[in-house]
Amino acid sequence: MNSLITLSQTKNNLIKALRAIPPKTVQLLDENQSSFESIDLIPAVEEDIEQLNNFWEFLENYYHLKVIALVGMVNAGKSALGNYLLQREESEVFQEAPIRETSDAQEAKLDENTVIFDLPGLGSVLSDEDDEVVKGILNRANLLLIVLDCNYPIPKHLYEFLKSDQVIKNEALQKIIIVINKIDCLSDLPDHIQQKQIKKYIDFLYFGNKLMNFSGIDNLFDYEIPVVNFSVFQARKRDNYSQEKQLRQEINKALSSNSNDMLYRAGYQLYQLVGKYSPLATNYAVLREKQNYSYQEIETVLNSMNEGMQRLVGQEVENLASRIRRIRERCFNELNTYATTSAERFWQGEHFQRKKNSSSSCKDRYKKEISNEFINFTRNLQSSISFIAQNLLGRSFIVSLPDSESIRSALEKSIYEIWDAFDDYFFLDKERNAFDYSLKQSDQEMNKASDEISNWVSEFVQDFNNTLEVKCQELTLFQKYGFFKEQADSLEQFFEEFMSIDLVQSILSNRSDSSH
Ligand SMILES: Nc1nc2c(ncn2[C@@H]2O[C@H](COP(=O)(O)OP(=O)(O)OP(=O)(O)O)[C@@H](O)[C@H]2O)c(=O)[nH]1
Ligand SMILES: [Mg+2]
Repeated sequence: MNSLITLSQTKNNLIKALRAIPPKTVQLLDENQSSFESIDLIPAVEEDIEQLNNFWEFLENYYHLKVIALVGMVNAGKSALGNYLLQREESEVFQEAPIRETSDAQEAKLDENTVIFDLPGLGSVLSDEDDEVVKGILNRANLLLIVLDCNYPIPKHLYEFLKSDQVIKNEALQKIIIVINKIDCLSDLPDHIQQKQIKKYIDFLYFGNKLMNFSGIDNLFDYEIPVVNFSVFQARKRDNYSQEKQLRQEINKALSSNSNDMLYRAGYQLYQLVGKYSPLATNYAVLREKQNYSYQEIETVLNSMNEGMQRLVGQEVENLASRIRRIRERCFNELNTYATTSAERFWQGEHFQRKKNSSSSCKDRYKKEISNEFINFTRNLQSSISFIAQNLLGRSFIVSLPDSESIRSALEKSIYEIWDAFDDYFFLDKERNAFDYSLKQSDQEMNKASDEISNWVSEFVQDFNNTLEVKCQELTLFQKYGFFKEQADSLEQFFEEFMSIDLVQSILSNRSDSSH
């Protein structure tokens, strides 16, 4: 059996967890865990906490006692029955009157271990107030004596009370005895008519009446509720010994079962609340899982994009390098075909002039070719990357190109310097080392261009990644991820507090034991 101290600890931890529930959260709508509904749990949480605290206040005063509550409509004879059970005279403890008398909960000790609460009657003019007082005791009592007046069948109001959560339907937690009081009022009738009347009364109570759309109390509870016909008046006169005996026996029976002990009830209360809020913990787990899952999806998308990008850029750069190399080679070879003999250089005739012109137009052609080669490279890159990106991220993804003016000019200069080498040597008749010097210059320009190309490529990749980052925020996938993350984050504190409650732990370990 749980001690009050451990139970109170569990209760405090539970309240701490409940207080960590965020103002707005989402609730799973289906088993596939694919749709959510936004909910505000705070009002319900506040109510549960208040009820729990009220229960505990009661518990601290009464946990070592059994509590009997007298419940019924106004004037049914609750106070009279209470006085009788206490073996006191009329109105000696609880005031009796033919009008609404009891307006507050009154208590009196029946014996060392038992206390009786006389409650206000239900259904008076002041019913709202009275109902609240009754509700306050109802779900804490071990035994409810439902007092009915045999002159009136069970009213709807009382039935609704019995039906509500306030009254526990589980025999192990709370017992009910129905006392049909004032049967002395039937004593003028012949015996068999009396019996018939009472039977009719009980049948209606139990099985209801279809035409009146009242289904009776029979299937509200998980046990059969004992009914005792009674008359406080007769009992006072010691007129009907068998009734008295029956009532005392039923009361003793109900109270002697130790199961509806107050601490057990407190444990059960906690157990129920844990059950009520554990779907929220499940929600948390599902949200986190979904968050992780969409993160993985995002990673897959980004990785495949990155890989595609790397591969493409690598290939294109390699192609560009070999094309440029070939252009320079072809340029060199072609210029070589315009080499002049020393006689031609000396004479500078028609031959010489034609070769000089061809050499000069060769330079212009290759300058254009090498420059176009680079422009083509950038355009190819742009369109292939756009193609990949747009497939994944939609049409509006635009890949921009960094400026390449100086690269093209270096490439053109590298061609110019090759031409210059030939020009110096074969047309201006300079020394051989002028030729070598210009070729060296050409290589230097080429190196400069290739350095700039790698800078250009990394700038291009950087730009691309920046655009990617911005664009991704708009993606449904990212928005989904953001949603799950935000929701899971907001439930995290609750989840941690909730999962650390000893009761939750033990429920979980029992569950996993029984599933093995
Ligand atoms: N005939 C008859 N009258 C009874 C019996 N028991 C109580 N009464 C009368 O019924 C009236 C109401 O009794 P109470 O005990 O005050 O009834 P109650 O249910 O406590 O009423 P409230 O406190 O106002 O809700 C009183 O006048 C009692 O004398 C009974 O067994 N037979
Ligand atoms: Mg009363």
